[in-house]
Amino acid sequence: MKVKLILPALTEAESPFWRPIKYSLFPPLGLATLAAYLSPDDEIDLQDQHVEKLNLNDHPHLVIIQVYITNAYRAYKIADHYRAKGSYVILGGLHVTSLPLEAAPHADSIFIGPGEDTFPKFLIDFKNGCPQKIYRSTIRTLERVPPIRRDLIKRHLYLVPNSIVVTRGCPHHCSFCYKDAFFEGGRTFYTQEVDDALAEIDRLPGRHLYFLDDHLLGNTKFASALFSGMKGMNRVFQGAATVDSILRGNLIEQAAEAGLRSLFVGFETFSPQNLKQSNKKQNLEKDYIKAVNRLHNLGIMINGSFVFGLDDDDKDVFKRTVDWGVKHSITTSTYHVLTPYPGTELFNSMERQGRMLTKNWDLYDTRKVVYQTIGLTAQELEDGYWWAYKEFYKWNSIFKASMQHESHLHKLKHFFYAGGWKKFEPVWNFLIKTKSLNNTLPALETVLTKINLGKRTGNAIPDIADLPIRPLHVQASTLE
Ligand code: B12
Ligand code: SF4
Repeated sequence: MKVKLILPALTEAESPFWRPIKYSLFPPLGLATLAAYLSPDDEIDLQDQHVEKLNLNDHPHLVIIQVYITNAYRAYKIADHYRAKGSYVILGGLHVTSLPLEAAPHADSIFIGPGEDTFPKFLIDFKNGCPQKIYRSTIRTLERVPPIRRDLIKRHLYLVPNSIVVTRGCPHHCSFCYKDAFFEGGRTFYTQEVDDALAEIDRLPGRHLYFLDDHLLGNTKFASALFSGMKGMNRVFQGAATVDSILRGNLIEQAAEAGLRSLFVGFETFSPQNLKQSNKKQNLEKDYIKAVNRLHNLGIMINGSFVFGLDDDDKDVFKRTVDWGVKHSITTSTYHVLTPYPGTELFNSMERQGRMLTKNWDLYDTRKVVYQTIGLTAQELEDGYWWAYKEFYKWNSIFKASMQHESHLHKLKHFFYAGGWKKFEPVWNFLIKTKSLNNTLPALETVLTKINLGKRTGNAIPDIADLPIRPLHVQASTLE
């Protein structure tokens, strides 16, 4: 059987003139995960429109399309195109799960929730000639999942080909997060078997890994066993976790010992009122500065995530947030305009209040205001968002933030890492166009090497062999 798997892109990710690096970071892991259930005899073509031109002239028997909110319209068009040609088209992913009725007219079958239980079932039905219209995931486990078909991934087209997920979901319930809607009807947080996760890591070439898990430290027992197994594997890795998990116990030390060098942290807001509105209880009354210092003392760089536009925000929120980030040496910041995604509690509550202004999903890219704001106007919010990015990534701010570190090596790493990400877009564009992005991976690994801190006092002993001597450095942990 001829099978085509497609990850459709955002329009801007397809521009012939400018290819933002963020779309060439990670390969389509979800689709490669699904491909593992296909037969070795199937003829499989996996295409990611973020990094390649789609071939739409083929005639596959089965077309599998992953739908995110910002690629939804494009995904539907591609689906319609293949259905008109007689292919059997199936749609799944986050957006289909949120809005199945919207997706259904464009598909022969739609999938709600994760695919590990439903997709194999569909394949059996399809072979037997009796596929259902809707498949709803209820069994949530990662036990005995077949190895991801990484052979289908065109590694050279990505900066971070070694992306990996070893857990699904998260133990928390923030009202703006996709998580509860996507995992509804079953467990909302579960992990792989530790040995399976270690085996998957072992299969990945090179040193660098990027864990795309929502909360890598979310299950202490699992994470502790994982990090213990990773010790001695000589890996450097990046991931994401919450403020409270950094402050609790000694898991973060174990992570650092296993090779954690940079962490995406959801600070989101400094306002307790905003935290309550977001149901982000785990951040309430937590000492953000203590968490930051703990990471710095371990030589872990920080990508801080911040949301603008929650109801308690005023016009000063942008300056406050940027100043805090610079003062506390946050390496990179990812700012978002608050975006209520359909299916989330935030969206439902905004709907009830009559505050949703548009349902044009193309605008839901966390840069545009799609709801009625309180406390500041939509224009102020969008302007403030762009101002914050510009201000935080000014050379002056990068320099100031870098210089706060006590160790010289940490200062250098911070400076090149933050600068490399936002200041070398033309270089990234060139590397993407010449398909040589993957050649820069050694540079990323260099900048993620360990900072040998003498004592927790911050007395650094820089290891000369570890110095980031190559010119190109990148922040891959930001998604914005
Ligand atoms: C990597 C990533 C990206 C990457 C690339 C995406 C890629 N290559 O897949 C980049 C950097 C481009 C990116 C950008 C953005 N992202 Co993003 N991203 C992620 C992240 C961290 C991981 C995705 C992943 O690989 N998951 C692991 C795999 C195994 O799971 P999966 O992809 O969901 O696939 C499973 C199921 O969904 C299902 N499935 C999927 N498709 C199909 C199809 C069929 C037919 C079937 C049967 C099953 C099925 O089966 C798979 C196995 O269970 C997620 C968070 C998350 N935890 O998912 C956010 C996330 C998807 N991103 C999000 C957002 C908002 C964005 C942006 C719009 C803005 C922003 N500020 O980040 C941009 C624009 C994206 C775009 N092009 O449209 C939101 C999506 C919200 C929504 N409702 O769609 C998420 C959930 C983050 C969040 N917490 O809000 N992102
Ligand atoms: S902590 Fe992060 S992943 Fe977990 S529910 Fe909140 S926003 Fe979602």
